[in-house]
Amino acid sequence: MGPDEDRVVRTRAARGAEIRLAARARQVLRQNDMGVWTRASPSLYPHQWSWDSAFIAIGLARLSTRRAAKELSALFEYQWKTGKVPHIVFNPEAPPGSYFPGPDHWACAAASPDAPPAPPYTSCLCQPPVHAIAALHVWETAERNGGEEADEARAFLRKIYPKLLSWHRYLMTARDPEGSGLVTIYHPWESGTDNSPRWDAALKNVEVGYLPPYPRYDLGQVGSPSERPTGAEYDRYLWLVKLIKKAGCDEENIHRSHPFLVKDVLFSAILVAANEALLEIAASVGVKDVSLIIGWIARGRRAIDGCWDPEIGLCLDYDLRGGRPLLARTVAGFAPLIAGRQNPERLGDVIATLESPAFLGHPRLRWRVPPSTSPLQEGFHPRSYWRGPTWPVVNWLLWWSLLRAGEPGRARRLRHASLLQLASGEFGEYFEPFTGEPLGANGQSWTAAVALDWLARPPVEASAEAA
Ligand code: 2M8
Repeated sequence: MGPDEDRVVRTRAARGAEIRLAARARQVLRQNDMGVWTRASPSLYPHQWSWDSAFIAIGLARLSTRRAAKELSALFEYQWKTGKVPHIVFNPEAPPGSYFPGPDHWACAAASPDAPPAPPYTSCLCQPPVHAIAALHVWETAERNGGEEADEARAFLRKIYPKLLSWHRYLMTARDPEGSGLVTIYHPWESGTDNSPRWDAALKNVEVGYLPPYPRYDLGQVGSPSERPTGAEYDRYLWLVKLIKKAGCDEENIHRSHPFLVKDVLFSAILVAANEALLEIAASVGVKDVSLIIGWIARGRRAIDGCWDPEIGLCLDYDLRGGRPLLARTVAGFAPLIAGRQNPERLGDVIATLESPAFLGHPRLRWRVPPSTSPLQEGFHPRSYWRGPTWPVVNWLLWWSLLRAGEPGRARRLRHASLLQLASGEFGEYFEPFTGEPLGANGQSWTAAVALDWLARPPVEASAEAA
């Protein structure tokens, strides 16, 4: 066989593998499909999670833009009066004893005058605002497909725009009363990177009082308890929930008394990118005055820049209670890349850290995808949840940010390595960075969703990336 024929055979084989992987990803999303929303995973997470749903909508848009729009609309049905989008909408049909803390534990949130009518119950926390990015994806995909699909998506965009605006306004005001451009979180669960070493120092100052015994259903659903947060971490999580409930889920009360108040750089950077998406949505639905959103973007971007630590070449979160930055080398530090449109020098610094031995250049990595926590960071653990494993969904966010930053070559390499990691077709929640072993829940929806989006990229974009 000549070199050309050989290349054709290899390309065909690779294409065949991609088709099989896409089929498996579709199967995972189908299995978790609850009609108009999607379970985060079949048994560990049988409810609707906020930022999971946004990523899921990005993947679903590749299958049906109508179904993807429903995913977001279903979540926003439970938006609070304040504009907050709850971090979990509980599935009334989830088997009892499947997830803790479940709807009973959060039922009191329904007593808040700002909560939507229950059931279904919602938590009173929130998660990073990927939703506008997802809504824009749905629209762009539908617009490309044209016809009735585009008309329906335009109607969806018109309906969701004011809801997204109110969600972002909530984050820019109630969650940033100082007008700093950075979002304050009340709980590590709000960051989405629950047990990351980012929170170790701030959590140390939380004194846990009496907690009645509680179940850890999660531990029975993973290969080993080491893959989930520890007992001490969970005690702190539940103690913080107890305090938030005691404060009546009221923002001002929480700001006055809560022991965990942190400015989260990753959350804030996602909000900048989401505000950029909102600006595009506003243009598509014919909104004229967008000065508010433009102001939010500028404020957010300036603030992210101010969190830069030149020593470690990453952005740092800030502990409002402790009055100090939280020193930790984690993927959250790539906030300037995610916020986008940084000056070339800052972009160069971020990429240098990304490619350094602290992340992609670490010699022991199985695939060149970033560990959630740098192996050089104290508290790194290759199997423990957000303390080291790689998360495909984070890789997607970084890949998308690299594309937006005009780094198609790096983006292409990251996508390639991410797909190799998923090649076995096991859509794990996260992966051991040195062995590539899938960990946590199996059949995780957002992992399947980002794989579908990667696999469905049209050839034009793929060749632009290769340029
Ligand atoms: C994880 O968080 C939940 C609590 O919200 C948990 O551990 O029980 C995180 O990975 C979070 O980012 C994710 O949204 C959620 C569902 O996939 O699981």
